[in-house]
Amino acid sequence: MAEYQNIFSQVQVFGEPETGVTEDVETWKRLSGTGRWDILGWLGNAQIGPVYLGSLGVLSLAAGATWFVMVGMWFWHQAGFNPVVFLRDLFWFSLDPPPPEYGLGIAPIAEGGYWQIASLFLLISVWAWWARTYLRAKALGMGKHVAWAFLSAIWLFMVLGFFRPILMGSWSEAVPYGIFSHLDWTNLFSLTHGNLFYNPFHGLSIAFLYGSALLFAMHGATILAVSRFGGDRELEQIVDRGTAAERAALFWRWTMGFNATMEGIHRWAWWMAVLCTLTGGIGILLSGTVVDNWYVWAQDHGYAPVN
Ligand code: 07D
Ligand code: 07D
Repeated sequence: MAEYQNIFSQVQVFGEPETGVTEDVETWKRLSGTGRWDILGWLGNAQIGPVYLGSLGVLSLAAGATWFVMVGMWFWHQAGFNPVVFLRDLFWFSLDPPPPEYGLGIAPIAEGGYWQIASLFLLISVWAWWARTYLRAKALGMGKHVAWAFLSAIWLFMVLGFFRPILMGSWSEAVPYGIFSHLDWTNLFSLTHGNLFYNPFHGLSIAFLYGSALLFAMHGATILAVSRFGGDRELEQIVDRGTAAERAALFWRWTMGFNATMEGIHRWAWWMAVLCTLTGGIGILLSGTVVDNWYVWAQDHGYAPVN
């Protein structure tokens, strides 16, 4: 039996490009061009653009690109300007923060000063993008939920590279820019502070990370499972009985005894994700500042063996 399949069978509508609402939008800041790509249409909407760049968009992309190229130039230098070595060792190069003797001061360019300048650009890029998410939502009369969720990720980012190094009195505490070097940094952080598994905020962060994956799988699966009834495009749920939405809710009430609401499920998802980096940032900020060794801390609090 030919069934309605959601993926790969979405009708791709041709026509004039959809430019959306324009009240209160400074349309001249949008790139005028739009494109259409069938492959994108299989996954989402086939139309590309018009992208709203604006000054913050330009600032963010320019600063981000500067950070990226600065890191790349450092790697290029580390490769001895040899393209083969550059490609071979790409994942192992690293632009490191200054060593501890420079504290919170400005370091010479080759000893972390370059990392400090690059970091400034990354900081500008991330914050300009944040402001963009806030202001574009405002212009569309939306809530600022995306911006506040992004702020939670930026909180962890700022703790890792800014707040904690300042509290520890040294930029050397910050994260290096490198694929494996930032993993080594993460490993060393855990070892230095006596095993991060005994940091309860790391535990909370993991629970929210796993919870996010589980909840997203459940929500995605539920909606896909009723898309054969048009659940992904349903208006009738507001007034009718026997709708796709009602089946979806019933499924969970039958299997678990409880179901989310159409609005509530998105609040759960939002909080689950936001709490991952929120609790994570707290856990990192406390490490080395308030608690030096989480294993000893756990022994003191009766949940690690004392000898
Ligand atoms: C899928 C959205 C797209 C984003 C992508 C990342 C860059 C970096 C590198 C110029 C889910 C783009 C990457 C712009 C370019 C250079 C040198 C998001 C998606 C595809 N990490 N981390 C990765 C960052 C930290 C950890 C991958 C950033 C902490 C572990 C990628 C930050 C700690 C593992 C990356 C950051 C930590 C990774 C894939 C900032 C503790 C992995 C990321 C700004 C939280 C995984 C080789 C991904 C890996 C991985 C980027 C911070 C731990 C390079 C930008 C310091 C254990 N991290 N990370 O898909 O394969 O995210 O590493 O804070 O196993 Mg990391
Ligand atoms: C990094 C938020 C900042 C990112 C921003 C994005 C760009 C690029 C470009 C789109 C990820 C900026 C983006 C610039 C844009 C493009 C192209 C979010 C970030 C603003 N851990 N651990 C966590 C687990 C161990 C350690 C969190 C598991 C060991 C440290 C998470 C295990 C040791 C830190 C988590 C495990 C250790 C963490 C991260 C298992 C190492 C952190 C959550 C099963 C040996 C971080 C409190 C996150 C944290 C963190 C999971 C083990 C060290 C839940 C599952 C014991 C040092 N760990 N971990 O969302 O918050 O990150 O800890 O073993 O700092 Mg861990």
